Amino acid sequence: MEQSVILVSDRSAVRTLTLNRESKLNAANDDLLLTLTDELKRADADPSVRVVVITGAGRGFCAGQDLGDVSGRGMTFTEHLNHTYNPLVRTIRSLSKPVISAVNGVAAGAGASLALAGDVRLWAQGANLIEVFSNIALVPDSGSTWFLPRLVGYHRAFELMALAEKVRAEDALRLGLCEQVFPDETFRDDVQVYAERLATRPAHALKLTKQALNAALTSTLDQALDLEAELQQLAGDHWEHEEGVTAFKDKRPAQFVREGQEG
Ligand code: T3D
Repeated sequence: MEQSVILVSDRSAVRTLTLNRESKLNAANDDLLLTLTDELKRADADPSVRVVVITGAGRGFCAGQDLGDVSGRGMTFTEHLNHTYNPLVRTIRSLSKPVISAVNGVAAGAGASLALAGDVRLWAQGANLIEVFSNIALVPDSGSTWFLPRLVGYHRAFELMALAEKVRAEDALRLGLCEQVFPDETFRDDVQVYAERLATRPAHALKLTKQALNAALTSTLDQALDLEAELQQLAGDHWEHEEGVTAFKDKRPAQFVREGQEG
């Protein structure tokens, strides 16, 4: 039986979606991209899931577009991006739950974009990122031109894209391309521990925080202040806020996970 291109597993409110085309370093074909997008939406709709992890099987995270899968696909590049990669990246960014890009190995091309798209980026020590597009004379896509200059500035982004230089984990951490680097040997367990910790945080407040941050990346200060004031009302009216304040007064840890109650 043919194995699914996306493996789905649940542990303690954490859903892990594993890109599963190991022999090609999880290079993406349409099946992988469309299935991943569907699975993200399913995770968003599932009240038992509080955090989503995207990672890769084997030694690669994602080597970008499967270059064996391009010719004869009956779509222009523009149509293909609008059909596959762009909905995927939009889904990650607009998901109401935190998404962790767990970069276990090489992240190249659109795989690099996927590595940057998560709300949290966790890397294995041996992982690396390559804006490899210029090697095949393409333009960085799937959000790379949006994410990277915001993280490293225009000039560093241009250099990484023009020369397709490999960014290793220690440099990724220094440049702000990831939040944490874990040893290769314990990476998957360390990601799970991190994700479970994130899953105990107030889900509703984090959903609004993600909304505010995403909007702020393209807004003025005035617009950000207005949106904060609007979203704060929603947060302040939610049971999580009452629990946080009560827990503070009672000098006990807040309990933001409640059976049968969504964030
Ligand atoms: O709509 C559109 O189509 C436009 C969208 C474009 C989005 C993009 O992502 S464009 C960029 C496409 N990706 C690439 O150009 C990356 C190509 N791969 C590489 O440069 C290297 O493989 C890596 C730097 C990623 C890793 O190098 P290395 O030395 O660690 O591994 P390797 O030996 O090159 O690869 C291992 C196997 O994976 C190998 O297969 P084999 O020889 O063992 O049978 C290799 O062919 C395969 N592989 C790696 N990347 C791809 C791939 N097969 C198909 N497509 C790939 N992208």
